[in-house]
Amino acid sequence: MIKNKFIVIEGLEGAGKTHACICIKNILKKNNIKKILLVRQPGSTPIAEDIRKLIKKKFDTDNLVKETELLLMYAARIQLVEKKIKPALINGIWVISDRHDLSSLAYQGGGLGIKKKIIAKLQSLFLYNVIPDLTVYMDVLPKIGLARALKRNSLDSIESRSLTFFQKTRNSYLKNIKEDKNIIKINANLNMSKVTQNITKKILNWLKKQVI
Ligand code: T5A
Repeated sequence: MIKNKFIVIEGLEGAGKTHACICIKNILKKNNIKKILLVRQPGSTPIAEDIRKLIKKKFDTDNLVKETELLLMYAARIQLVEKKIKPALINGIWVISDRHDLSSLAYQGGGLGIKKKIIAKLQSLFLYNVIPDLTVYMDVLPKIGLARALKRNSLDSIESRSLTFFQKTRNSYLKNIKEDKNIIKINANLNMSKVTQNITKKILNWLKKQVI
């Protein structure tokens, strides 16, 4: 038997996080884990979805100040954590989240230059009792990820930022994942079937270690 877990998928745009979420959900189901909640950040509650629209919108005469952006990300996250993630975890449901607070450290910290200690403060105030059991980091080169995102639809306000922004964001991811033991890193530059194979192998290995 395995106690329910909180799994987070992270990475740049076009890294294949959506695909990874579905893949992991299917692996869990095949392993007899039936109660699974899949969420995305920012989003997955009515208020958090409205915040998501605001963050992604391109304004002609205004743009989000970096601190406003950070706080909006956190507002959406707290809404989701309190309304859905915590209740699910308490009720024995597995949670898979497409992004969590590592995204804020990477995008608003690494990309926009907000000090890590400010983000860590928010984390310790609001997320101290909701720590992922596993983070799957989908590592993609910014050029490759953005090209994939662009193929799908037009770029939103964050996706339209410079390549330098995404390079800094990726560097921050790479630095921060070194500090976390509960990380699986996937080379997301490879083709879809290779990526799926690697996720499957690594998640099955991790699952074996969780049996109590
Ligand atoms: N954000 C979010 C912050 O700045 N701070 C925060 O704290 C949080 C939580 C969210 C935005 O908000 C930012 C980051 C984002 O800019 P979003 O639309 O949810 O906006 O953005 P993403 O989460 O990046 O979603 P994407 O859909 O762009 O990326 P995915 O989910 O990683 O990619 P996916 O699976 O949808 O794939 C994209 C395309 O690439 C193809 C897929 O088929 C699809 O067409 N693809 C591949 N093609 C070839 N080979 C592969 N290996 C492929 N993998 C995927």
